[in-house]
Amino acid sequence: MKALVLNSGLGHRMGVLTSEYPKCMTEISHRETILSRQLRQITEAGITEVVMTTGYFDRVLEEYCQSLELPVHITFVKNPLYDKTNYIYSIYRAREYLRDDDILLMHGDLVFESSVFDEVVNSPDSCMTVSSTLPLPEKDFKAVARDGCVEKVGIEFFESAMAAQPLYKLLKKDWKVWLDQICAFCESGRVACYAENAFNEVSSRCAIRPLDVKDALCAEIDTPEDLETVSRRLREIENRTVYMCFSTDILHSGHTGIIRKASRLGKLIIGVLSDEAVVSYKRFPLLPFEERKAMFESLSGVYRVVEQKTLSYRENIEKYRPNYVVHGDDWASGFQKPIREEVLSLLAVYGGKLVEFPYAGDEKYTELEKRARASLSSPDLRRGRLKKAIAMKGLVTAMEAHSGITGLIVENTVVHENGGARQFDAMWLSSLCDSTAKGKPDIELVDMTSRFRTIDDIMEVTTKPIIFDGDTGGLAEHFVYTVRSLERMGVSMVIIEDKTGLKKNSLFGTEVAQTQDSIDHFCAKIAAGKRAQKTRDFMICARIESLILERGMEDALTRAKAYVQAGADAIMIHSRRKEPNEIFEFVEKFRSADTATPIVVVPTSFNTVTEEEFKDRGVNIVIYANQLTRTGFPAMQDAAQTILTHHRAKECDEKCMPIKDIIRLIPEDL
Ligand code: SPV
Ligand code: MG
Repeated sequence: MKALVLNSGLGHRMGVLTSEYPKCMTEISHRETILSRQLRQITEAGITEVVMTTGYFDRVLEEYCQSLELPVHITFVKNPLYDKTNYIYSIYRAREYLRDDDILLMHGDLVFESSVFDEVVNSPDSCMTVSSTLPLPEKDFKAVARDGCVEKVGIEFFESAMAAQPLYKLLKKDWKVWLDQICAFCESGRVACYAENAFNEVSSRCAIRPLDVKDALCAEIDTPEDLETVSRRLREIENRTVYMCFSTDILHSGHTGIIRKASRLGKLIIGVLSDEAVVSYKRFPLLPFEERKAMFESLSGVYRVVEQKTLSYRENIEKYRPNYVVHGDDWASGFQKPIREEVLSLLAVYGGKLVEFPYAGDEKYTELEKRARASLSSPDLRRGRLKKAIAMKGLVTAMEAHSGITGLIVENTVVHENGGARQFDAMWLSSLCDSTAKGKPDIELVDMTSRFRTIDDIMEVTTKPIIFDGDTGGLAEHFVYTVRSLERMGVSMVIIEDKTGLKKNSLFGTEVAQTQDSIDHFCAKIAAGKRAQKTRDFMICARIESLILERGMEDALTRAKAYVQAGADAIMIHSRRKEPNEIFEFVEKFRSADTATPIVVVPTSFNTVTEEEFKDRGVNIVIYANQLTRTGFPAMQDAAQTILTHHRAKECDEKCMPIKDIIRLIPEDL
């Protein structure tokens, strides 16, 4: 596409302002003239060829254009009869440069806001800018449309007309018809009329759509009064603010494209979603908030970058009251729908507008997301994320997984509520559930090789950090090898319990014989494990069984202190009481002496306590230790019984997950 800019005229209504240079060189702000603004907009739209008709002060104009040093090639065509003819003749003089392309035609005294220009440039068909809201001008162009196309343009039409501005996009086929008629006019001596007079005679063969820009700025400057009005409008426009929110840690051309478009609407404020908000609905960000913020700050067109703490835009819309909020058009349905609705109602309070651009880059996004997930699942990145998540959120949740498929359920289950989202932060590799899945009792019978195999199955298909149930940790001499292996695999934390001999599951409590380890012996095991680990990310958590084995609170607290001194990175306190009192008492007393060491709880029995309450009391990790196992297997038993009862599978069907849902759960390629 070529731009055709008409700058031959005298502009005598501007008075002294056009005594030394042509009208298009009139300043409209402290940094732009009408022409420099037009050329900037043209080049920003990617147009590199301009044909400019000149006449009055043609040399001054040419030198000025060159001084702007814009990445655009300008062909100047002088109309030597500029004081006797109208621009129809200027176009005629330039005809040989105008035949081979679509044309963006504009008068050189026209000032338009960028959103108008973008609409014209991106119009799929030929168009002319009109306004259905502005009053009809006395002396300027008006357009009459019929059947969706412009039929007549001129200053004399008032009947069924709309205000019109000489900013056109003309597809080659439509422009050819008009240009041929311009040539016919000029060759028969009709050179003092408007080019639109020629158009009016052939309009039935040119499909030019009226593009209604309503109140947006698109105005010619004919007089000093016009200049005053347009300059004021431009100041208003430049002070408009635009708000967009991003969670991404990888920028692709879809992002930069929408940022470029948004920045044309005004000063662009970008809200970067906090790490916590990103984790809540998507995945762990590859780059922490500060780095994502810096990434956006380095982009041209971005005025300011701020934090958006939640998925809801409320806080920032109320604070910055942007004239526009910009978003892709992909959020009208799905989990973002309530967020969009809230944005609309917040904007309605003060007359802000929501601008939705077509969502771009779906394929690119999927590809990059795949790569991001691959990085997140690498051992080095995965291992450190539990510590980071605790630091970021204060409290993290872990759900048990004992196979690839349960790992995927923990990885991908998201619940959306009130425009927010919740998902598990980590996975718990329970000894109980891993043993159960293998049909074995939870007595350290399933050996480490087999347990590692389970970790591997899960790691292969997920990205979330893993907390490994290390049972007693075995002999200290063996435990050091376990630590090394887990660390190498990318596990974030091992929890070992202070029991010795034949370990039984804690939920049996004192109903079965279980022996608690001595403090010294267990501390030695912790210390050996800490010495063995190679990275700073890996955590060893000491699990205290004093309450399970009814040894009392004092014993639990004494052990906790000793284990931390021996090097434990976290403490897990366990209880099998339904009432949470003893857990609360432990947490309170431990926290009064130690505010830093993370506390882990497994609320299988004391399951009425919410995560929020645990957090308030100073707990850092809540593990849902066995719920997938305990819900999954009864469903299987039920299916087996149903088939046996009915001698066929039909009755079981409604209990079954449709195959297509299984396919959805399991991605074909990682
Ligand atoms: C497990 O899930 O294997 C545990 C937690 O160790 S508990 O079953 O509560 O002892
Ligand atoms: Mg266990």
